[in-house]
Amino acid sequence: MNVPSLAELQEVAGAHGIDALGVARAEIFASTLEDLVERKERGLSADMQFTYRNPQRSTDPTKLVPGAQSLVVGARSYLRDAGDPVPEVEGPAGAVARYVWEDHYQQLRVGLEAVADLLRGHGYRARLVIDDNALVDREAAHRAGLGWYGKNANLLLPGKGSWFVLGSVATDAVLPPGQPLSDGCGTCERCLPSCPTGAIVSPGVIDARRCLAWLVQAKGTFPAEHREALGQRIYGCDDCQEVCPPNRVQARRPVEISNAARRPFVGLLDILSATDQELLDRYGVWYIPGREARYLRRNALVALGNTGSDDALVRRAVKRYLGHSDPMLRAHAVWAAKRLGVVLPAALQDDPAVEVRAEVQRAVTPAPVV
Ligand code: B12
Ligand code: SF4
Ligand code: SF4
Repeated sequence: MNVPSLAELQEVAGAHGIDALGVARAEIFASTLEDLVERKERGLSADMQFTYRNPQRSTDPTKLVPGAQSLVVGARSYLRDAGDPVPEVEGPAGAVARYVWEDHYQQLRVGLEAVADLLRGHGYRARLVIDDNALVDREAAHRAGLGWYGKNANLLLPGKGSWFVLGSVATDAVLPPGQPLSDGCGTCERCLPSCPTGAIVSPGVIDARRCLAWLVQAKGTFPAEHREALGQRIYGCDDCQEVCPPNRVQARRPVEISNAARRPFVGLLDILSATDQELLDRYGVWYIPGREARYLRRNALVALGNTGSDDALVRRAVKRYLGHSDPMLRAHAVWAAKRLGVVLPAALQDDPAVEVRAEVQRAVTPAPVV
């Protein structure tokens, strides 16, 4: 069987909107296996599953395809303009992280599928893994020589920055591997103090228990000590990338899809009034724990509490949630009400749920009125 050249693979990838493509040997990611195990032991992985569920598997590309020899790793830029005009929402807006303004994973999937098809056309096996529990994507990209690990843990492409999603094609074709790049951050440390919760505990190491990007996806109560830091975010967090100097040089791509389909902001009031089905239809591509729409509402209540708004519609929405049947949402509504100076009904002192009563007792800093 003849092997397609890297240039041929790159050409196909480029034609499908993939910005960089490289090759790593399909061999065990030994240092990443150690990192996963060690971070799990230190509690830094919180209760995340993903690649932490089975570190042996997620660091062994040979398990992806029988006889796997190579990983063809692709990076697709997701840096886009917010749009002109920025899509409007009614009432206070919740901020959405850039990587989910559009479904970039799907677009990367289409590109890597074309790469996989080329390999299959030459008689090789090829399997895609993108943001999958079965492979640690950044390490694959690092080994393929696509970029370096920033102190904010993101993989940065030279001259282009970190606004990229990553994915791989595992194949039994033997392809020439790239060389891992050395550090490109130099003396810069801007991302370390930029994190609103201090989640970058040392260069390149994230404590998920404090990372807002994880907390918006985690089950249960949103930790009280990080609610103010959430600000008006509803999904994801970009702070440690926004401050990163190499991220300023990458030219923004022109908008490729209509304003209606792009989502830099969402209406917080809208999230609180929509049905479960509507929320899953609209935001189903996000990681929502257990596909339970209540977690979007939980995040919206915290974000609403942080708006400092004295708008009548905002106060009405919070009051409605003070009487919600779900104790978790009642508790977050109590917090939001206190932040916004909405008077709590006396009956909440005797609420049947202990978490609601605890929230009634909690001291909360009022949000500055805007
Ligand atoms: C779990 C997960 C998360 C978790 C934990 C993040 C984390 N840092 O591990 C949470 C939910 C917090 C998260 C957040 C985000 N994520 Co995420 N996430 C993943 C997932 C599913 C697994 C990551 C993983 O296995 N981490 C394991 C640990 C060990 O890896 P690491 O933190 O990268 O650690 C490396 C460095 O520490 C480095 N290292 C070791 N020693 C040292 C020393 C120094 C000095 C340095 C600099 C580095 C260094 O080696 C380690 C690996 O061995 C991947 C998808 C996948 N299947 O791989 C996406 C992925 C990593 N996420 C991605 C994105 C886009 C994000 C967000 C930007 C989204 C957002 N805007 O909210 C944030 C960024 C947060 C951050 N600063 O890292 C992209 C990253 C793309 C890129 N260019 O790097 C990925 C690859 C998804 C994808 N397929 O594109 N994510
Ligand atoms: S994503 Fe946000 S919370 Fe997480 S490490 Fe970066 S700045 Fe901190
Ligand atoms: S802000 Fe500076 S230290 Fe942090 S990832 Fe970017 S270049 Fe590296």
